[in-house]
Amino acid sequence: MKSLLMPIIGMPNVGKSSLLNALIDEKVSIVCRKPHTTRSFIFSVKKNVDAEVVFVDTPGIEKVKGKLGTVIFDSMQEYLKEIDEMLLVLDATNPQAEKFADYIPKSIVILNKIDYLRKPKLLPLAEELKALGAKEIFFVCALTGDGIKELRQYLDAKSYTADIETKEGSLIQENIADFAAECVREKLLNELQQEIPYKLFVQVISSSFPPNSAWDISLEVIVPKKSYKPIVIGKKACLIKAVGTAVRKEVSAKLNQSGYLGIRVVVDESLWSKKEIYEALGWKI
Ligand SMILES: Nc1nc2c(ncn2[C@@H]2O[C@H](COP(=O)(O)OP(=O)(O)OP(=O)(O)O)[C@@H](O)[C@H]2O)c(=O)[nH]1
Ligand SMILES: [Mg+2]
Repeated sequence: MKSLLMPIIGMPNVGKSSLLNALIDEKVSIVCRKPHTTRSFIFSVKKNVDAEVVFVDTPGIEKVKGKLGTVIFDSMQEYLKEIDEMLLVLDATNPQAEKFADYIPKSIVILNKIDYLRKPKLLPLAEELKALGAKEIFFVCALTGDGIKELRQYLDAKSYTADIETKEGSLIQENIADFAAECVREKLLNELQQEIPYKLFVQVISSSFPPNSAWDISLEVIVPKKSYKPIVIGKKACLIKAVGTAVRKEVSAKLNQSGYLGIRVVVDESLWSKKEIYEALGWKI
């Protein structure tokens, strides 16, 4: 089996996770209109007959305040130096290509959100990118799937010539409980204002997936301040209940099996000073 490793890199909010979901044709990574949604590497595989593309969704690269932001930014800088090739996603409405000038020659450049632009605007953009050393440029709309088929075909053809070998299952996060935890974070990111959704951590407490019967996942939303807890729970627990219902439906649809989802909200004031939290997200500190 040949394997092609393809990290998906770019500024926050350009549509990296949306692109991954479109390429895989299934939701594997959470998406939000707000920036800084993705916090860890999300691995997902698209298989061909005897080759596969291993996609890695990554957090947006931008210097932001706070320890998690710093850890992610520094780790991503290191990661960029290590990788030989990537899907560099730019927002076609505001490409900021110069920020990635050093990496463009080794990238497959994806101009996303082309639904916002008229066709005549695209050509000068491509010329600009070529001048920066871009060899392959794709215009896509991750929302509608425009241009995704062509990109997939290109990557499929490339995967047959790939020479990286990945050990089966070594990279792939197929853990549905982690996916459920991410979906809880996605809904809270949508519903909560200001810094609260960025300060919480969703932890898997237990999970079971017995064959042909109800699955059961228990999660904990950890907040670093007492005052956040009632906000996350909502009046008469309406917010956390609505989040639970939405995520239960999403997981049930993915597994084609109904199940139970328990969510508890707990306070831990030292949450973000714990090394384990960063490690759980896959970052070394
Ligand atoms: N109009 C339009 N919106 C898009 C497109 N692709 C993504 N979006 C929207 O852009 C927003 C950000 O999308 P994400 O996929 O979460 O972006 P991201 O790059 O993964 O963001 P971070 O994880 O924060 O770095 C969401 O509201 C998406 O629905 C597109 O092609 N067209
Ligand atoms: Mg993302």
